[in-house]
Amino acid sequence: MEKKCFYITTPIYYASANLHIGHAYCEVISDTLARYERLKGNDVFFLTGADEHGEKIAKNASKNNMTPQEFVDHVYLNFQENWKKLDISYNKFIRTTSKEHMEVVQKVFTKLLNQGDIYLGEYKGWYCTSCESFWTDSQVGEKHLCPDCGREVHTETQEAYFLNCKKYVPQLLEFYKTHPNFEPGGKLNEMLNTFIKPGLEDLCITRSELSWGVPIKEDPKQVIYVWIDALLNYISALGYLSNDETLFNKFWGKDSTIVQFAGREINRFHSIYWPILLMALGLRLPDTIYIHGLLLTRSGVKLSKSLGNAPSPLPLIERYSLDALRYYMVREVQIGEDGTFTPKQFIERINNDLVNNYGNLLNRTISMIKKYYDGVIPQYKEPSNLATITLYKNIEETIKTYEADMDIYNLTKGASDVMSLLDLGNKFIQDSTPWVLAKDPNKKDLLDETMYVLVEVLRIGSILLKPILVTKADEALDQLNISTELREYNSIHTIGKLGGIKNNQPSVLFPRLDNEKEFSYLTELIDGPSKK
Ligand code: ME8
Repeated sequence: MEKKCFYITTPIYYASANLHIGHAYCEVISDTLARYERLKGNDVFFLTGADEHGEKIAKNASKNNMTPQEFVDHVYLNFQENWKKLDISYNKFIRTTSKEHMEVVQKVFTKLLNQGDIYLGEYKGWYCTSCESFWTDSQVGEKHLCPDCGREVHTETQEAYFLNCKKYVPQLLEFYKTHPNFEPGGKLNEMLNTFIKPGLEDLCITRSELSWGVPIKEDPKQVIYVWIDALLNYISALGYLSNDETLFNKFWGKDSTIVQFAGREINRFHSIYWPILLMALGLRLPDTIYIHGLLLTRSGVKLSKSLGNAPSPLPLIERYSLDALRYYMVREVQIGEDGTFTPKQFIERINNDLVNNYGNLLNRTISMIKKYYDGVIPQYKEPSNLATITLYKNIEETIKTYEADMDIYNLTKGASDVMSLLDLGNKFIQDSTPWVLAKDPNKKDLLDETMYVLVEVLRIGSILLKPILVTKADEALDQLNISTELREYNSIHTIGKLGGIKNNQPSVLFPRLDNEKEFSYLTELIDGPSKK
């Protein structure tokens, strides 16, 4: 297979507070894609990071008696811990307070200022003198009160720099037209109707009242307003405009496939301003901006840091394993749509798919091979029974459908394709009743092919689940005692090499979750102890 080059990115999350399961969700789906492409042998650069500038961070730092830098250094540890525990396979973690990144932001500003795409203008907004902050109409509400301190705000005008967005609208519209899969979730229309059709405004990209940000060399009283600083991470991380642009040329080059994930609340920045910024810089655009849905509470509210209604992923990993959480996120939340995190769905998804389906198939198969063959997988023979032949066909069809789904980033469907195959494996056991065949010496050949195909279902199913189940898929393959070679992705079309392998002892892959006990644990975790 020809090796392809992939650049996959997540948003860089604000280092204003610790991470929660919403962030973990985006991280897990992006990581799943990165692992899938690597599994297929492709060359992947997977980027994540932290957005470390902005007033909110400066304020949180002062509340904690820290300097902003001390504060973000502290939050950074939480980011590291979360991604380590979720086994996120990023190639680089970028921080916007790094010298390399800040230099790129300054160079980009200078370049765009010199070429006339950035100009000095006037910014008008609601201003709170006490907090020294500008707010938008919706933030101050009808009573025009500062959302932070509650004092009255007034309109104020300040000098600021703007990015000339209007100029690039025709080029942007042409790009959307010629790249219908740019945002595969169908969320571009909303952007067109809300922001572009009414007339896109130029974007204010600096503020003079802010202190914690990248200062502009040409005008030191101004600092870059967070979004331009943040968006540029995607190319500064690859060394754009640095002494060594090797990574940039490779992963932002024309032959690379660029897939960028972002949640729907930041769609505007990723599908409008980011492409405009790239056009102004004369750079190629990403192939895909995947706008994913958000995790909501049962009452339909976004799980968020500021509302304090979002649990950390850490206790969930601790209690249920990282793979249970990863699987839940990929399979239960339909990618591209909002999802609700509820205890009932969580428990059911784990019990139905991982315990009753996958774990059960593994356990039954190994136990029967132990009983009927002393633990040694029987030799492969050309199948003669229609049910066995059909199950082999199901394997081939599953691989095809799985790849087709994963290749268009439908990870939810990819996971369910594999589960359907495992389910067919369990049904096949019910229908072929190996325990009856085992009693009849004339049925020895049939028993052999029956048990053999089940191991192939488990082997191939486990390989396909590897991008999601980063430890348990290999644990299952360990129990079957499959060689390294036959765990590789390119072995999924090679059937018949497992005869003679002695299985290891079976053990429980995913423990069954007790409905009542876990329901009350999860409810307390989400709602707090008082609101059961
Ligand atoms: O917006 N459900 O950072 P942020 C699912 N720094 N995903 C969620 C989520 C939820 N309830 N809450 C957050 C920023 N996310 C900027 C980004 S990028 C150049 C700069 C995920 O900390 C989702 O991917 O608010 C969302 O877009 C991202 O975290 C926003 O994180």
